[in-house]
Amino acid sequence: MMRIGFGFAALLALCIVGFSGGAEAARCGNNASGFEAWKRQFAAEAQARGIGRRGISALMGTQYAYGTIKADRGQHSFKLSLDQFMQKRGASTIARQGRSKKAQNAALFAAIERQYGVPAGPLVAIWGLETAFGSYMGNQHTLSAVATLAYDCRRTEFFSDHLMAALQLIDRGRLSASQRGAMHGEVGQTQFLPKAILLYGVDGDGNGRVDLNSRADALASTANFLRAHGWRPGAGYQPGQPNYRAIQGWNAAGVYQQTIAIVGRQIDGG
Ligand SMILES: [Ca+2]
Repeated sequence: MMRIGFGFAALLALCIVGFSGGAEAARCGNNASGFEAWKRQFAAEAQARGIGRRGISALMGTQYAYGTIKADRGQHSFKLSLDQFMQKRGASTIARQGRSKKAQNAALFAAIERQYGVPAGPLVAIWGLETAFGSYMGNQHTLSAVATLAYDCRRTEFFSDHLMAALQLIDRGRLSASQRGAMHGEVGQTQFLPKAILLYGVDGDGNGRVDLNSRADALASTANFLRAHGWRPGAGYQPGQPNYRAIQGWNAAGVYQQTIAIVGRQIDGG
């Protein structure tokens, strides 16, 4: 390096930044004004990482998601106690309705437990907490939401990762470019972010494709997620028991984790 003239070294450095510099290459922004320029930079980076034409064109078709940013800025960071959280999320209703959901889908849950070792309770609890059993999955354009959050300066790195995963999924035909879901890019009945779909999505109903809007696909994928996070068939999932750790992988909030365990137990009848 010492022997390379300054001009060439600087040029080389620029090339390195331009072609393999990771997220730093595309500059984040806090309003819509830089989004189009950022998209072109991210597209170049994605192309360099092997994303093909279908993914790139889906990215270029995204629009700055004002609704997503509004929802993101409006998130309150105050902490709820476990009781407050459970009341706010309707935990007792979820437990009551969850018992019927378990009974109505008994064959599906039995098949999932055979394959992944995860019983119905925590799966039904997650299903109820995330989308009220598939009754509200959101109507935001998923790729625009994820691209906007990747561009936004608040959590650039986290969402850039999800955006790259979403582009891979689209490229491979595993996610539709027109997919819609929740405000932060979560998809389907148990609200998977793109990277989770890529890593843990499975075809639960056996129709040959992974579609998280499908009940069986979403629940099997959720069981697969828990299994991949260390779930041990037959072991307990309450705080202090071996499978609580897998539940902790689902959501970072302690009150959320405890609610899954409590509601899950109420559904499983333990
Ligand atoms: Ca399927």
